[in-house]
Amino acid sequence: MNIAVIGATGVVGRECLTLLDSGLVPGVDRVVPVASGGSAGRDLGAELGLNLKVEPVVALEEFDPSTVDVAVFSAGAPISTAYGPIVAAAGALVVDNSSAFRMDDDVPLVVPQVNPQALATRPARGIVANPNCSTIQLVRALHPLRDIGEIDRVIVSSYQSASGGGLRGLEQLADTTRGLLDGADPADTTAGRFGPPLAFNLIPEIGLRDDDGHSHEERKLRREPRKIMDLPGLRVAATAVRVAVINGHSEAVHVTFTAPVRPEDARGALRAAPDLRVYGDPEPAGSPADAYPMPRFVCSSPTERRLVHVGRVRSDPDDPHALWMWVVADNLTVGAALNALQIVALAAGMPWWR
Ligand code: 2RA
Repeated sequence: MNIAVIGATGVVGRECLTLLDSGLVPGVDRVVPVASGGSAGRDLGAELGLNLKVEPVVALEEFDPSTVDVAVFSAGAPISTAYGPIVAAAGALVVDNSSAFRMDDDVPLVVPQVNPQALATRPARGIVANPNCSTIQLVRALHPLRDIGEIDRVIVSSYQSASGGGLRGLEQLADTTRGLLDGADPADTTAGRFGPPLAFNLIPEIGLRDDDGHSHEERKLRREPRKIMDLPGLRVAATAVRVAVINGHSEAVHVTFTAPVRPEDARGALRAAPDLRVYGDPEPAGSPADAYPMPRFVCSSPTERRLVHVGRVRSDPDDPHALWMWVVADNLTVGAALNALQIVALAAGMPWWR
């Protein structure tokens, strides 16, 4: 398999290369990193300390899509919109990390642990959409709960890290944190990658706001699970908050079922799910790290970064039909690069694969 990583120098692109280096996708022969012209010729294999043979970075304008079987796009919606169909027309399978095609009826939106059947046939346009990072961890925690009852409503508050804003997001958090510690004016509202400064702050808006006051991120959290879980009538209410965390998204999730449910049954269903770690079961004897997941610790371990972490599964004292849970995952790995490459691995095992 010859695979191109479009946007290879970005945080998600680099994560893709690192995961490819780990052998996540079997049978990879060539890896072609593609980026803007300014990065042409860079040796990302050496920069990232990879064992995998990675070709020198190719400028997007010079990239020949006929030379690859798969192209994973992590370069933003404008690039995906402009180049995705061209690369697909050349015969490559496009796996797109942007929001460009996610809600198109003829583009599957796939989380392999949840709706692998969406890839039973080759995508009509040769394009598969990777869901938004906060959606992936949410549906991977919701899907196992369908074994204990029918889900009627989800209320989710997401606490999203700076890495969701890419390299510029990470720089803004670092710069504004360093600035405040060095005595900068805390009242300074100078706009940055996230709008207001993020250091020691929470910003209750991710992406632009609609006329009805909901942000684009909240709209993704509402629409994408319905498509992935094939629950068009699922009621979802979301609040998306940018938090001063380097990496790792967290979500407080309230799930209402059509019939009474028990936390212990939910934990049993979650424990049975692939690549998911359940905390606080039984009630923790040890440190808080045993009782619930936290982004700093989840993202500091190569193995933990590949799992969805669920803790604080508990009942709603006012509603026997409802449960709470706390869901944490690495948004660059689980929420982007890992899911995209798991889609590639799933597609490569399909009868229709070239
Ligand atoms: C964010 N989910 O966290 C968006 C895009 N990665 O900024």
